[in-house]
Amino acid sequence: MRQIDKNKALPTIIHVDLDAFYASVEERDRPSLKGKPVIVGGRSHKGVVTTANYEARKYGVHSAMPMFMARQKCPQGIYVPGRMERYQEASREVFRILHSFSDVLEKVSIDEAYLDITHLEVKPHKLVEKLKEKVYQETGLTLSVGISYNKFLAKLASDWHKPAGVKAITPEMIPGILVPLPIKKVHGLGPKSCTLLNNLGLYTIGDLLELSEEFLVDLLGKSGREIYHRIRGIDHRPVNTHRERKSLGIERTFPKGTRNRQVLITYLEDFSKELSQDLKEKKLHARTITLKVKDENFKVQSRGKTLFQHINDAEEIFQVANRLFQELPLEEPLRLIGITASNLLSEDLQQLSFFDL
Ligand code: TTP
Ligand code: MG
Repeated sequence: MRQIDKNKALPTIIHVDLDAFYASVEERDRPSLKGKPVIVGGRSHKGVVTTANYEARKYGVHSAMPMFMARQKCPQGIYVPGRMERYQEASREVFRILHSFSDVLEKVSIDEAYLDITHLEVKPHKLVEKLKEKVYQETGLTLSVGISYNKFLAKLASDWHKPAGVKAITPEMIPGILVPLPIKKVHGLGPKSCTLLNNLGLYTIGDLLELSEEFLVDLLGKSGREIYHRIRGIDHRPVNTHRERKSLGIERTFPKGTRNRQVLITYLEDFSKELSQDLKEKKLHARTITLKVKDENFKVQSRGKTLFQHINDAEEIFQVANRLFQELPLEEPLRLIGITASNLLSEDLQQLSFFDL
């Protein structure tokens, strides 16, 4: 185990998470929604809430709640279907701004990132204020930020004063600040592990601090070791700028099934362009292209093709996707079509292997 070197300055890591992301994009695009409870989610009776804004959360509405339950809790809420492309676009804008602050950036999800700002000669709080202001001015969205010396604590801190809050956790605050927290706050402890621990009478991080490393490993397997260190404020995971992506994909569900090949081909053309742009932005090339369709009876079919070389050009992606599509018998109208690029290779690695030869 690496020890903290007292003479060496600790890193400065920030964790950024947009507030009620999809709902905030809806509010931004339709100012008449401001101040009202907004719930984004599936339209059908069986659908679930994707996210709710903070106004709606006051009524007890939250992500993953069945839609009918949300309607019971908040009948006056404004219910809107999701617009994934719009959220992806907003996310891209935000990430462009984040990148301009530090290129040591790890994208965790559509609305969440870690930035290592150790190398920048600026006070973290100053930088964070500027960053929040710029994101708000340019996108109309607010975010919450955690500042600390490792990823675990930065993520914990970004959740502290949501929405639009900033919280810093410094080494002097450890372990006091952690002791009273419920165990679900420990990144890496999922609902299953929390139930297991609760059943043993363990509810707070303070309770976990009483346990030996061996005991936690026995109980939770390999991750027990990480948890043992995390609850002591120790986490050496670096901000990983080259987070390995396994695949990139785009798909769309239609309100009504269609067998119109021309319409479907137009989708494939659009997807190929989007996918190509996404791959190029991430400096990736793909060797496998997979076409996925779902028909009106919910039957899913997917066909893939692995090429001899890596590609990221829109026309090349479309050629492969279209060939796969032409081979597909269209027995039933389709409700969904999508393409995925996998077997990815980053340009940096391509260069590396070139020099390695
Ligand atoms: P989160 O960051 O978890 O949630 P949020 O941004 O809506 O709210 P918070 O202020 O608490 O951060 O997720 C980001 C987006 O991801 C969210 O707006 C919608 C989507 N999402 C789902 O599609 N399903 C889910 O179960 C969750 C939790 C989020
Ligand atoms: Mg969020």
